[in-house]
Amino acid sequence: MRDLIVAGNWKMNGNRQFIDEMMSGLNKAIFSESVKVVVCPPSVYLLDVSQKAKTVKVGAQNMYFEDGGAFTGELSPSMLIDVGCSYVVVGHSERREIFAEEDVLVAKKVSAAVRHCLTPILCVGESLEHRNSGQFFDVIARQVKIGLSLLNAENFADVVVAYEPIWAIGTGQTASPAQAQEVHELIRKVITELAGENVSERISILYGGSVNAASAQELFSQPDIDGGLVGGASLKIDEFIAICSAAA
Ligand code: G2H
Repeated sequence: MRDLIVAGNWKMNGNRQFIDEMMSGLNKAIFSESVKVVVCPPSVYLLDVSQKAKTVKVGAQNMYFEDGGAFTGELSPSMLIDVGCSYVVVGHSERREIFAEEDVLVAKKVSAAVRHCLTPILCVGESLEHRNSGQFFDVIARQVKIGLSLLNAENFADVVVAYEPIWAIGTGQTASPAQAQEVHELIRKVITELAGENVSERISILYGGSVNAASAQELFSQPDIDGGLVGGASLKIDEFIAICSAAA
């Protein structure tokens, strides 16, 4: 049985007042025991969110792969654990596109997270250009293969994969359930080829890209979609709770 996960990626949004309100709302909400709910605030608020969180888990939006040293502006896996994180988003397309993160760096981060017992949420997804040219399967398969390449196959199940088509991120244009399912099935097939069905059947694959309360239920009911990575809609408490309920 795979974990059902809904993770809210707050991106570079929020302030202390927002966090007080969100955490008070989340702490009052009743979530199904079958769904793991995660929130990923900006890093300066991780400790505050961890201390306030009663039922939800906390994740960081990024980290560096080294344990410590002269890496100005970066955060290590052990620092994230120290402030209460159990998840970390790795290789989000905004990191790949705006901050030029490449597959090999993403793979180092995935491996470092697993080594420190943080669950990496490895993001993959194609651009509109690759979607339209029909090359999207190749792009996604490459991102998955390289992203997992520094792990032993038996550790693949310690990773959560998030499929986030770039053309669906923050655009309001969600991939259709059939489009998303097609790619999730491909991702599971790629992992089966690398590590066998026993492993691939245990990996949670989340969908991300303009998920909202209206689209969540149908997306999450697809056989290979095990929850969502939610951006904009995770900033609205009632909508985020509705999305979490849709995964149950
Ligand atoms: C994709 C997603 C969260 P949004 O980036 O990772 O954001 O739901 O706003 O498209």
